[in-house]
This record gives sequence, C-alpha cells and structure tokens, in this order.
Amino acid sequence: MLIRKPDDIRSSEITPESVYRSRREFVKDLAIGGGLLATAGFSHSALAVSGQQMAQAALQPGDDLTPERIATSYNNFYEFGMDKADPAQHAHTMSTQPWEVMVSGEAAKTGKFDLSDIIKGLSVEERIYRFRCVEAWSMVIPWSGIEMKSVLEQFEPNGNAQYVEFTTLERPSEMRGQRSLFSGIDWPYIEGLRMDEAYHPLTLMATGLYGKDLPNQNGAPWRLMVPWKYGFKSVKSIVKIHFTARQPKNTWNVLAPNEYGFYGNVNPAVAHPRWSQASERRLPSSLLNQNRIPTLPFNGYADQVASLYAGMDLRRNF
Ligand SMILES: Nc1nc2c(c(=O)[nH]1)N[C@H]1C(S)=C(S)[C@@H](COP(=O)(O)O)O[C@H]1N2
Ligand SMILES: [Mo]
Repeated sequence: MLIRKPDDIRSSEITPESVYRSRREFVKDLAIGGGLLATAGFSHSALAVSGQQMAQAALQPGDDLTPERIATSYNNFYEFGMDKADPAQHAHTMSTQPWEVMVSGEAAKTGKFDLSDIIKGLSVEERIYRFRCVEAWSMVIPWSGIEMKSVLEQFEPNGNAQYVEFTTLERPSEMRGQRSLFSGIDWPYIEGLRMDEAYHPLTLMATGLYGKDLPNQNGAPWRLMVPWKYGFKSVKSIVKIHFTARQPKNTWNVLAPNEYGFYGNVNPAVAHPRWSQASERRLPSSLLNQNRIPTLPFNGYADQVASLYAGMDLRRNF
C-alpha cells in the first residue's frame, strides 16, 4: 500500500457527512443549554455541563478536522512496528472478533466478558477532540465513544479502587511488533488512570472515528481516549480492566521514567528532556510549512480538568 506523505493531503479533502451531522447536533445542544441559562437564570456552574458540551467548548479557532487519511495512516501502535506507517500496513493481521475483556481487582463484578455484552445499552456519542502526542505533533479527530464512567460503573468498583489499569492485547502471532526484539517494550502495553480521571465526563472508551468503526491501526475494537493527556496514555485494543488501590506501572514510564510519568498531562511549561513541549506541529505539516501552534495547558481542557490536580506539583507529577 502506498502511504502518502501528510503534506500531500489538503484538509479540504475530508469532512464526512457524519461530522457535519454531529456538528449540527452540538450546535443544537449548545443552543438548548444556552436557552436554559438565559430563561431560568442559572449560573454556569449550577448547570450540569455534558461531556459533549465540554468537548465543544475546548475547540480553538483553527481546529479544523485532521484529514481522515492522516489519522488512519500516521499512527503509533508499536505492536505493529515503530514507523508511523507500520500500523496502517500491518494491523489488519489482528483479529478483533470475538473480543473478550477480563475484568479484575477491586470490584464486585469481575470475570471474563464479551465486549458486546459490556457495551450493550450504553450510548455512543460523537466527540471532536484535540489530540496531542508527546512527540509534539497534534491532530483534531472526531471520535465515537462511550463515557468511560458508564463502562466502568457496571462492574461496581469498591472503595479500594483508587486506580484503573488497562491492558492491550498480547498476541505475537498477529502482532509483528511483539515478535520484534527492537522495541524494548515489555509487552503487553499497559496504561492507567486515577479513578477520578477515569470518571471525568471527557474520558471516553472510543469505538470509532469519522463516523466509522475504529480501524485496527487506531486501536480496534475499543481504546481509551483522554484528550487532556499525551497520546501515550490512550491505550489501544484493550483486553483487561483492572481496579486497584495502587498506581499502575504504565509502559512508557517503565521504559523511560525520566521522560514519561504516570500522569502524562499535556503541559507546555514542562519540557521533555530532549525537546520542548511549548508548541506542536498540527498535522498536516511539512518541512516548509511546519504548521506550528502553541501547546495549551491540559491540551486546551484546563477549564474542565485542572481542578483534578489542585495542589499537585505538575513538574514532579509529569
Ligand atoms: N497498545 C498501544 N497503545 C498505544 C500506543 C502503542 O504503541 N500501543 N501508542 C500510543 C501513542 S504514543 C499515541 S500518540 C497514540 C496514537 O494513537 P493514533 O495512532 O490513533 O493516533 O496511541 C497510544 N496508544
Ligand atoms: Mo504518542
């Protein structure tokens, strides 16, 4: 397959029907919210703001959707190789049906579940999120997904559950990167969140993008999507959910603890040891036109999430 360079692709080439539709829905939602505010005289904080409204409010001028072809051909999914083009080329070898998920730890309902049973009856929403990789590139992507809270609640986590850990499929026969000796990663890929982060309305279990099912290279059949954190937190192709009292060991932190922390909150003020995080290349980007924009605290979601970290030293907890 020929993978075109991102700079060959004009942003006018996309914007599928479903995205226009979801944009109209957003506008309708906002109008209804605004109407309530005006007539009933509610203060902003008294009115529960939906995750979808939060997502919409954080979008910045110039946040045009990234061409679908870039979002699905410029990927990080080391299970299929370390090149950006590897996942799109090789992830088709992963079989995603059936998809079983093992739930364990500090919860009343644990065991093995079929994915279709877990998500049955839960509502799937479309959300346009800014997405910022720790490598200092970014995209704007229309995801479909289920609020993580409603996914997790059904397992009835108990009072000891302070964190939740997510694990990617480990199946070297279908994942050529797991057979390679070069990645240095101790498979499977693991990520975690504090429970309050996992229950935040912006945290999604994504099941699709651009109005379609998730392509394998983007983490089919479901993956985490936390828009205020660096991309490495948003673990793909999840087969295990583990509720725990202790902070999980996340893959990139284990690999390079001085470069990647547990929190991974987007922070322009804290440089990666090898590069600045003050700005990012918004894809599509090229050598001649880098399309560099300033990076925002919490990737633009500070109003919605900064309170989760009140009193924490974000330099130490990077
Ligand atoms: N299992 C797994 N999940 C992963 C990764 C990975 O290599 N393996 N890469 C992470 C990184 S670094 C990024 S930037 C995003 C990329 O997601 P995308 O390819 O859908 O843009 O996935 C994250 N989730
Ligand atoms: Mo990343």
